[in-house]
Amino acid sequence: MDVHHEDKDMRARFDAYVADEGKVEPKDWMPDGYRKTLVRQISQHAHSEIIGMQPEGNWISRAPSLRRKMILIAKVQDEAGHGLYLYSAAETLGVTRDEMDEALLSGKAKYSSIFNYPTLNWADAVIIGWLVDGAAITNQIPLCRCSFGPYGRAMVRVCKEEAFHQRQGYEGMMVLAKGTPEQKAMAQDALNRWWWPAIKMFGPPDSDSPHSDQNTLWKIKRFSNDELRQKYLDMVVKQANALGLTIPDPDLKFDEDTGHWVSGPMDWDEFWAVVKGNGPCNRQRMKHRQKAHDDGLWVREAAVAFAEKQAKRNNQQKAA
Ligand code: FAQ
Repeated sequence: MDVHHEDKDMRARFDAYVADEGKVEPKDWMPDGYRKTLVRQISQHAHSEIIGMQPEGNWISRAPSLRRKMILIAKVQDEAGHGLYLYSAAETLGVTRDEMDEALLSGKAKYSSIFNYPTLNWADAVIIGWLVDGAAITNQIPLCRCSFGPYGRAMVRVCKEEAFHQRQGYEGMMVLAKGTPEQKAMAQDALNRWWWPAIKMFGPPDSDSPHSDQNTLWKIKRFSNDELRQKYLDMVVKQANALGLTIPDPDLKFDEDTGHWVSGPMDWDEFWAVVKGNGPCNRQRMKHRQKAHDDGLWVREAAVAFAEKQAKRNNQQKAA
């Protein structure tokens, strides 16, 4: 059977299988659209983890204590690991790592908007753990149940690590928020700058989200962008109150009827400008990534040369 041939019966059987919570594995037949949207999402997710190392990585050499430095190094390394699981999951769909790298470096593939904002001081490095990892878990817990097996399984481990990241970020914010007036002011200033970018991480409003309908039917997405944003808002407002910090949204209000917090208007033009490459740090992030890629060329070449040498030796041993 030609596994790439898409016929109507196979498509209908596939759709019924995933609707019934069946898990799809790499060698199973799948519609081209399913493969394509997963390569898009998983590779973009991987790129986000890798580019996402930069804003916090900037603070490793300037962490305020040895304890904070050790935690930050471990966290940034975890993000590299997440990127690698995700690239591996995407490779099972037939795309190569080189192709994914090329798509990122040429600007064809996206990565999360959130990593295009600067970390101006220590509070920014800390708030990433609380707000960005908090948003990442909210989005990724449902992805553990994604219909595509390798992605869902990668997410289980990623979420365990993100939970630790979120807690260390919250603990770091607690120390700042309960510290000296200057430290509390730093924490509030970081929240003022990171709040709106964090809330927009969940993607455009449902009415402007072209991938949502099909990917919900395929059980890649379990909740819509706005549903996840709402869960996050309800969680984070409570946490900000516990910290004694003020969410920088003058229109934020609690709706007694629904039991949910309601956000003020979001500036989606600003979001799309960042996604299109015009955020405060897009160019810097890509320049740094390109340099790391170029500097790593000798490692990739050495690994290929070693693998070739080993294969040759194995063949010679087999022939002898
Ligand atoms: N930034 O139709 P939808 C992390 C694009 S990992 C940039 O709604 P979809 C860990 C979207 O790609 C953070 N672009 O798309 C960490 C699409 O464009 P395309 C990353 C965005 O896929 C913490 C277009 O807009 N997490 O933080 C964004 O159904 C700390 C239309 O959008 C993931 O990637 C955005 N924020 O829903 C690391 C999770 N939002 O592809 C270091 C997996 C949307 O057609 C430090 N991904 N776009 O050119 C997902 O769950 C989904 O892909 C969404 C978007 C929810 C992000």
